[in-house]
Amino acid sequence: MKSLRTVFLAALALPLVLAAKPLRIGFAQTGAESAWRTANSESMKSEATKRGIELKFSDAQGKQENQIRAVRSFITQGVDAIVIAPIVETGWDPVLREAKRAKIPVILTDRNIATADESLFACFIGSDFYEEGRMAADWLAKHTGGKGSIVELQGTPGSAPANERRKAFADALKNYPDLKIIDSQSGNFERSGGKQVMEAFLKKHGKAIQIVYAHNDDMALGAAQAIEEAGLKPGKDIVIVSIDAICEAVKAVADGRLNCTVECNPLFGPKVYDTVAKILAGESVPKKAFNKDELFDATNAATALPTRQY
Ligand code: GZL
Repeated sequence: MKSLRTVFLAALALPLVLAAKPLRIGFAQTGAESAWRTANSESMKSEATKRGIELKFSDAQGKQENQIRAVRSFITQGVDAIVIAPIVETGWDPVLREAKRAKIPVILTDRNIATADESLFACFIGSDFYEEGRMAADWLAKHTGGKGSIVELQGTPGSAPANERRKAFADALKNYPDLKIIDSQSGNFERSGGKQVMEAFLKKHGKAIQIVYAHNDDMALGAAQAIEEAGLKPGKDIVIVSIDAICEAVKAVADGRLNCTVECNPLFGPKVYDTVAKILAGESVPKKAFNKDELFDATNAATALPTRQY
C-alpha cells in the first residue's frame, strides 16, 4: 500500500502537473496555394513548437467545407482556442455559433469574414487588404503618369483579399480616368493560374496590355513567365504591380522583371499566440489588429532583399 507521504506529495504535485498541461490550439489553414501561405503556415507551426503549444494543424486544400469540418473536429476535441484563416468571407456563422456554445474562443487570422454577429469571433489579426490595393494603385498612377491599359489577375473568388484589393484599386482609379482596367479574371492566387490567365489575356488583347495588377506575387510571377514566353520583357514592355512581397518577388523587382510589390506580412504566429494567451487569461484584445505593410520598387528592393524573411 502506498505510504501516506507518497499520496500527500502526489496530491501536492497535481496542480503543477495540471498547470503544465500544454495549450491545445486548432488551426484551420486555407491550403498551400502560394509562397505566402507556406510562410504563414511555417510561422504558426514553428512558433507553436517554440512555445510548447500542441497545434492541431488542418490544411483545407482550398475548400471551405474542409475548414468547417476541421473547426467542428477541434470543438469535439475540446481545444483551448481555434484559429481560422477563412478562405472566403461568407458561410461561417453556423460553425462559429457551435464554437461559441462550446465556449471555445475563435481568432480569425489573415482573412476576415462577413458576419452580422461579430460576437462570434474574438478578434481578427492580419493585413489591411484595402490599404494594400490603394498603395498599389497609388504607386502605379505615379509610375505611369496616370495613363495605361490594365489587366487584373484576381485572387480566390469570394475571399477577403480578392474582394478588398479589387475594390480599393478600382476606387483609387476613379481619380485617374486614363488608367483603365480592360480585363479582369481570377488566377486563384496560384502561379499556374496567373500564367494561364495572362496567356489568355495576351492572346485576346496583345499589345494593348501595358500594365498587370496581380492580387499576389505568385500570380504576378506566373504572368511574367507568360509575358517572356510571348517574346516580351516583363517589367519593361509591360509594367507589373503586385502584393505580398515574397522574397522571389522582391528579387524580381530588384532585377526589373516586376516593378512593385506591396508587402502583406505572413509571419504573425507570435502575435496570434500572444493574443490567444491574453484571451484565455480574460484580458480584452482589439477586435482588429492590422500588421504593418510597406512597399518595394526599384528604389528599395535590392537593399531590402538581404533582410527579407519569407
Ligand atoms: C493575404 C492572403 C493571400 C495572399 C496570397 O493575407 O490571404 O492569400 O496575398 C495567399 O498569396 O494565397
